[in-house]
Amino acid sequence: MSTICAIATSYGGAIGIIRVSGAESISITEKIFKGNRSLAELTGYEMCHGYIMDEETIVDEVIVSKFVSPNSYTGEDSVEISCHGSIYILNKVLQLLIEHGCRQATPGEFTKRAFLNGKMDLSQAEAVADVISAENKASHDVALSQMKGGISNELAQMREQLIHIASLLELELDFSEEDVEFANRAELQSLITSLDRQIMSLIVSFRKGKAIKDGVPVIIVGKTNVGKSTLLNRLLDDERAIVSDVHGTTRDLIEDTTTINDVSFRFIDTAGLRKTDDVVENIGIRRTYDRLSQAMLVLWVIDETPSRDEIDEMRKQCEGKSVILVINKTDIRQVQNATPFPAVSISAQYDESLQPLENMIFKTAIGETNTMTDVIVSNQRHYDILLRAKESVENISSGIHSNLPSELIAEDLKNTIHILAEITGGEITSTDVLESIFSQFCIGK
Ligand SMILES: Nc1nc2c(ncn2[C@@H]2O[C@H](COP(=O)(O)OP(=O)(O)OP(=O)(O)O)[C@@H](O)[C@H]2O)c(=O)[nH]1
Ligand SMILES: [Mg+2]
Repeated sequence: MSTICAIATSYGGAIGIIRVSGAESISITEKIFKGNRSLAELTGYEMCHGYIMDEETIVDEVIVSKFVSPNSYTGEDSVEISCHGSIYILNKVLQLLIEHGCRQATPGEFTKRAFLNGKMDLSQAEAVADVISAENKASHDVALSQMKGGISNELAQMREQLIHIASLLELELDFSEEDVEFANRAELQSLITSLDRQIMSLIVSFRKGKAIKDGVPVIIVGKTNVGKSTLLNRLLDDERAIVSDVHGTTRDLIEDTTTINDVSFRFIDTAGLRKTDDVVENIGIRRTYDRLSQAMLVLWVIDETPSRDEIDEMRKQCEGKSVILVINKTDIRQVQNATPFPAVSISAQYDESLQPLENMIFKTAIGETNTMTDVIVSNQRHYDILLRAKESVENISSGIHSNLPSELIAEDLKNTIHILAEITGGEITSTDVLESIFSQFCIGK
């Protein structure tokens, strides 16, 4: 593996850091560094003050930190050069490192090496990127829990259960001539059912995980003049959209982001729905419907009881989405909820606080706040793998039900183990199964 280098900080700060990793990282850095000690003399986790030199010319005054394999982020010998944050200096140091034998790192290559060197598993490596891009506390919490092994631990547990079941079945196979049935099929079934439940709860958590990671798109729709733009402005706490009593004031999509309980929500105000001959307004209404299809949550704002047809139309448009009926203008009239959707009554213009609506929005999109500590899947790759794992577990289950021979069930079990291992990037060999047999069972029993 070649020695790689990259600028680790963004431009514009007072200090910039250049990272070097690989077997030659210390010797290459030594060639461009002049300090009161040589880098070779330093122990791991030691720093040294000095200068980066371009032959006889000083490039910058720096601090070099040394990390010795395996005690570094990548697991390799590594160096971090802290210099002043100018673009010129950072690029110059990088260029010098490359001239002396380093290669510019590709995106994520330090973390990839950390994974290859066993410093972390694949799901943890993926979480590193999420931690870096987290914009609020909720997404940071989810990413951090994954980086610390939240999902990996849960998967390790499941894997252990599966290996245990597989080992029971393998024993049955080994002794098949003696007609021994080690594996109690009822016990197998109950183990599989609990596994299925665990996988399902991870699958279900993805909706929440995705919402926390990417933010929740919430579209505000309804007839003209019902107070959609007033509501948008209140939710954003900003006079973002024009409000007037003229029907058809909003013609284009207006959107912005705000946070509720540390989760990002993107609110989208739309052109009011009505029959009109106005060409521009009709384009706006088409955009409302286009955008509706991408939203996760729909706020349907009304100020009078909707007709049967309107309710049916909204149900059709919002199939598979969560809808909250927002009954507005309660300061001038009361409207009963005659729709199948959960409703909240407000006065967007006069209510001092819209807390009840915000709570409902949060609960509908994310669930109860106190469930934040559960393991939450926020990665699409993990989600896709879990769907496959669930299918595979269902195969095992129906195999047991229909009394399939052990070897066929064992195949499905191995398949599930392999599928789940894709999340953490681990490799399962049948040695795992064998080891498990001998460590847990007394053969004479
Ligand atoms: N009394 C009362 N009036 C409200 C309330 N909310 C909004 N309004 C008024 O209703 C009128 C329409 O408000 P908008 O927010 O522009 O309505 P809209 O749904 O965005 O309308 P379009 O953009 O035309 O689709 C304005 O005169 C608002 O001041 C409310 O809670 N109570
Ligand atoms: Mg409007």
